[in-house]
Amino acid sequence: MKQLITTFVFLFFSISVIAEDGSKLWLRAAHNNNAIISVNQKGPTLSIAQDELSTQWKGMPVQLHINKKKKEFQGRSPESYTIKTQGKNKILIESPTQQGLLYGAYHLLRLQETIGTKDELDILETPRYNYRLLNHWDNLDRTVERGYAGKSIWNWDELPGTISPRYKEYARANASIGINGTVLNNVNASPQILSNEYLQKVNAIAGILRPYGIKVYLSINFSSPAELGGLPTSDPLNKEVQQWWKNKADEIYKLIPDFGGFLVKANSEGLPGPQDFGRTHADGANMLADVLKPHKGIVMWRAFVYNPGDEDRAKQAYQEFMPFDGQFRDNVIIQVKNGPVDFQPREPFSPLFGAMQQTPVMAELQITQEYLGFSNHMAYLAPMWKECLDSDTYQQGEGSTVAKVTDGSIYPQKITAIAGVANIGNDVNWCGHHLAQANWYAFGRLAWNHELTSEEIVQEWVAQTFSLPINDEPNYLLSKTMLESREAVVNYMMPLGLHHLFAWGHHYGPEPWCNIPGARPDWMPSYYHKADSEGIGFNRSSTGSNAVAQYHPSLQEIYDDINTCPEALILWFHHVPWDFKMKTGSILWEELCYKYESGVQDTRYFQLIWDVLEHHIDEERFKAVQSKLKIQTRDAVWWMNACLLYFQQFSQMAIPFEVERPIYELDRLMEFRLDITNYENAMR
Ligand code: GCV
Repeated sequence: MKQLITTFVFLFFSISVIAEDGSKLWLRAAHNNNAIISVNQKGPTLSIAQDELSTQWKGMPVQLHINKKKKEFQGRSPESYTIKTQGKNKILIESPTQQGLLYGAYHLLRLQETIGTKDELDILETPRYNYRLLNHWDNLDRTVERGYAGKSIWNWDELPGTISPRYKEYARANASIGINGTVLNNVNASPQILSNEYLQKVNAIAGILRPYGIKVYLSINFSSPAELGGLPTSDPLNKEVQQWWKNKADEIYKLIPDFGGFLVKANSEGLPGPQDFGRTHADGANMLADVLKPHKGIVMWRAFVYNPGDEDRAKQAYQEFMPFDGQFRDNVIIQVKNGPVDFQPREPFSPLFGAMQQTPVMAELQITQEYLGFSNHMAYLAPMWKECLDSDTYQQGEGSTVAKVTDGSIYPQKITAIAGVANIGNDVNWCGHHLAQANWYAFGRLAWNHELTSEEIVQEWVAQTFSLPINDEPNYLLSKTMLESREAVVNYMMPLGLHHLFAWGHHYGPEPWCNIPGARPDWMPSYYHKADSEGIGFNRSSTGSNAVAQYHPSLQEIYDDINTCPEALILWFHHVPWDFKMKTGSILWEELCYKYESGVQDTRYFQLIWDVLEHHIDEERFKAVQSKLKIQTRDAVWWMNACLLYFQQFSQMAIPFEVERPIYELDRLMEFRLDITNYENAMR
C-alpha cells in the first residue's frame, strides 16, 4: 500500500462530479437513449430486458431471442444465455428463457459501463448455482437483526395496499447481478408470517419481484402448528401437524404459485425444532419437504446448531448432521455457514462441506457485517468468501474445493444453492456505508460465477458505482484499497486465528475480558481465546478438542501440527506459547503486536487513499465515506489497545518499540459500555 503514495502526484487534477446519494447503487447509467431492440416473444420479463436496453444501450441494434433448441444450451441451466456480435450491425442475445435474456441484457449493459464492447462479442454464460438467494434477517416490526442500514425495506404495515417503489428497485438491482430468490424474513421467525394476513403481504411483494425472475421464500418457525394453528403439538410425525403444514403449503401456493420454499432454523439458539419432540433434523426437514414437493418447493435446513456443554462449539454442527447424511428428501438442502463457528472475520471452512456426500449442502455467507464493523467499517468481503469457496476439502481428491462440492460439479446434487445474509435496509444508500454496496454486488456476482476473482468484481463495481474506468489509476487505487480492507479488519480485530473477542451484547467492539457470571460459557470470549500465562489460542488439535479430525486426513495432518498449521489459523487450532517462534522469526507475542499494528496502519492508509481520490468522487459520497473511515481508524486503535493491553497481562511481555503506543488505559476500556443505538460515535 505504501508505494501507492508515490502515485498521488498524478491524481491532483480536478474533474467535476455531480453529488449523489448512493441510492442508484451500481445502476447509474442514464436512461436517455433510444436504442433499437427487437424481441421474438412477449412477456413481462422480456419487456424489462427490452426497456433496460432501449433506454441505456448506446451501441448497435440488439435482438433478444428465445431459443430453446440451441446446442449451447443443451444440458445447461435455463437461465443460460449467449451474446454474439452478428457482423457489423447487430448483437444477438439468446436464451431458452426470458429470464436468461434479462441476465444477458444486464450483462451487455455491464460491459458498456466497464470494459466496453468494442471487441467482437462471443459470450456463453451459465450460473454455477441454481438457487442464488438473499436471506433477510428482517422482523415483522421492521427491525433487522444484525442490520445496520436502517429499518427493513419491507413495510409490512402498509402492505399489501401500498407498494413502496423501493421493491422494484430492489428487484432490478438483484436481477442485474443474477440473484433469483429472496427469503423475506428473519430465520428467528415469527409464526405470524404464515398467517393469511401476512401471506397476502408476501404475495404483493412476490408480484413485484416475479418479472425480475426473483422468487420469494419464507423462514418458518417450527412451532407454527401450535402457535399459529392452535394444535396441541408441532411434532413432525403427528398426523394433524403434517396436515396443518400441507394445508398451509396449499394456501401459500394458491396465492403464490411460484413460491420458492422454506428456510428453517430449528433447535438452534433456543428456537423450536423436531428435537423438542424427540425427533431428528431429518424428520423435521422431510416432513416439510413432503408438503412442498408437489409444488416444486424446497427446504433449506440450517446446520447452525450448538449447545452449551463440554463439546467444542466448532464441532457440533458436524456431529449433529453427519449421521443423517443421505436421509433427507431430494428437495432438502442443508445450509451451512462458511465457518464452523459464526461468521468470524476469519474461520477455516466448515468441515461439513464435502463431508456430506449424499445430501446437497449450500454455503451461507454473511453480507451484513455483524462481525466486521457493522456499516461503519470498510470491509470488502469477496476475498473472505473466495477464501472459503476456494478452500480444498480434499474429500474427492485434490481440487475438491468448497465451491465444487456445492455447485454440483463433484456430487450429482439436484439442488445447488448459495445464500447471503443481506446488508440491505431503508437507508437512502441501501447498505449504510457506500462501499458496503460492493458486498451485495460481489455476493451476486460470485453466486453466478464463483470463479470470478475478487479483483475483477471490485473493479467492475467501482467502474459502475463511481464512473472510474477500469485500468485508470483512481479505479486501481480504490479497488486495491478495498481488496486489502478485509485483511486489515482481521488484523486489527482478531489476527492469527483468534475469534469471538466481541463485547457482550453487541458484536462491534472488543471485550476479550468479558465475563458475565452465570452466562453461557460458549458466549464468552475467554472460551475462544483461552489466554493464560503459557500462551493463547484454542487447542483443537488431537491433543485438544480434536476438531481437526472432522477434516479430510490430508488437511487434518496439516492443521494438527503447530508447525504446519497455516499461521492465519494457528490460534484457531492451537494453544500457542507466547514465545513460539513464528515464520517471520518473531515470537508469537511480537507477531500478535505487529499484526494489530499493521491493521491499524492500513486504516490510516485507507483514509489517505480516499482523500487522494477526492476530486474523482462526488462530494456527498466522498464526505460520507471519509467520515466512516475516521470511525474505522478510531475503532481499529480501540481494538488494538484493548486486545494487546489485555493479553499483555498474560504474556507479561513488552509491546515492541516499533509498534505505536496505546492511547487508552485498559481500565477505562474495560469500563466503557458502547451505546449500541449510537455505535457511530463509538470511541470519540
Ligand atoms: C439470526 C448469530 C447471530 C444471530 C443470528 C444467528 C443465526 O448467532 O448473532 O443474530 O440469528 O447467528 O445465524 O441464526
